[in-house]
Amino acid sequence: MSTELQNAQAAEPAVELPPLSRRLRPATKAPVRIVHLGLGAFHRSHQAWYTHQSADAADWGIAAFTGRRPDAALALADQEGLFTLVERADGGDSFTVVSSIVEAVDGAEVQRLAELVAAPATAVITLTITEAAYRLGADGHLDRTASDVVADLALLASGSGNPTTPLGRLVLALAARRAAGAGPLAVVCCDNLSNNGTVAHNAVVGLAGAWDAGLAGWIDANISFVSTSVDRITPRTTDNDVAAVQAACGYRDNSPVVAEPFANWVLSGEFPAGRPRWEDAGAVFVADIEPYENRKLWLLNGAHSLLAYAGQLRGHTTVAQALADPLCLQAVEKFWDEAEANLSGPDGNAGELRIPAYRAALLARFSNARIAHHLAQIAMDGSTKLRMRAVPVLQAERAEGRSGWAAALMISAWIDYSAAATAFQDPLAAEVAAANQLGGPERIRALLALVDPALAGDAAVVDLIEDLCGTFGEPAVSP
Ligand code: CS2
Repeated sequence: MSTELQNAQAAEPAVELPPLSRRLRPATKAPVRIVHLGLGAFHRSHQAWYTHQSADAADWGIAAFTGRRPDAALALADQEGLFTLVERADGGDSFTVVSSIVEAVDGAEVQRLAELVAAPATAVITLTITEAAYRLGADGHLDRTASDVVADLALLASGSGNPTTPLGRLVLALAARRAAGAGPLAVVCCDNLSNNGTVAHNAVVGLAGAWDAGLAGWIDANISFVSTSVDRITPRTTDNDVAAVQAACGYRDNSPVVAEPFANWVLSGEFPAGRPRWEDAGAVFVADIEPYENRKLWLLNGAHSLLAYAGQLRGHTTVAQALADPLCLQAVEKFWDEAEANLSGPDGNAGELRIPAYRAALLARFSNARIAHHLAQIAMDGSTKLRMRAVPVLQAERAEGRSGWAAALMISAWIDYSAAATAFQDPLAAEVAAANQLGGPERIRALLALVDPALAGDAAVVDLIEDLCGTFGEPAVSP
């Protein structure tokens, strides 16, 4: 089912290599039992890989839908869903053909989504729709005033035309399942949010309820929202990666994915209609996911965001480059100290989280210079990401009577970056731009309020962040 070529030597690519297909690489085409929203590189290096590695992979096919653009679905459909996963270690690459995606579909094909979600065989819906797509307000609930939420609600209410947001599409598809009497299933959120199962529940039920209270009740009674902590560093695929696969594997794959060798998946929740044996590939099922989530969101993702803003302000492009800068490294270590002081493990046993080893492993993973993980990719959607990565640590520090210096430093770097970046991408980009027109503490307070209104009311935090602005300099950044 898979091809492994350890440390393959680059060969001269033949002029006409055969395209990757299920004839070239015979692979069982499993029946669709999983529907995925958010077909991107991370889904393929993570959930698709875990499913492919499961002992019962032949029973579990994935139908994966793209978000805004059809491109990824078109490229994958050309290869009958097959793609090469390049596991890029310090010492070399290894290549695996992953065959669990059996249908790759343009997200705009909402009728196909509804048909598949309504099929009794479908047991699991996985989501990687980005943190920002849950349209959470600063209060943790669906922001019903967001313009695309308003537009989707109008479309749902009119019954004509298809929703355009992943949430709107999912709600419509769940309505189809209810109408078909196809019964319960699990929605598995794989986005980097704390308590992501609850977040997905609140967003889906919030949107459904604003359309049809009966549907919201049915979702509550029938759909299990599973929380997960997902981890695998997966940078964007480049043309060089495509060429490397071609040279090493002897076929043409227009859609390979490059990832680090490390992968981790912790899940918590019920699967009323069954699931693949993901544990065969190392997934772990736990009763209490919060300690694992916090460890990953604060230590890995927190450091990523700090490096993304501080690193770009210092003129760096990739995570490995930023980490090699002593000023950035020192900031990360300080943030980790603060985060660590507030991490408690399962049953209060922080020792079980093995933080020193986790930190050491992160330094090694971030320093893998063969993985060009671009800071600009991580910097996107900061107003949402900081709520999970900086705010909880800052709040916990303040509650202990401490300043929260390093978490505040992360926010100050985001603030400096927001004023310097030429292509600032964020769901609140317009509000950020407006706040940046203000001056002094007013500006800091307005920007902080977009991340966490309560912190914006803490004068000591506002003062501290204002002092910390400029720490990493303010050269022009061009993401
Ligand atoms: C990154 C994550 O882009 C980002 O915000 O922090 O995608 C990170 O690479 C993954 O969570 C690693 O598992």
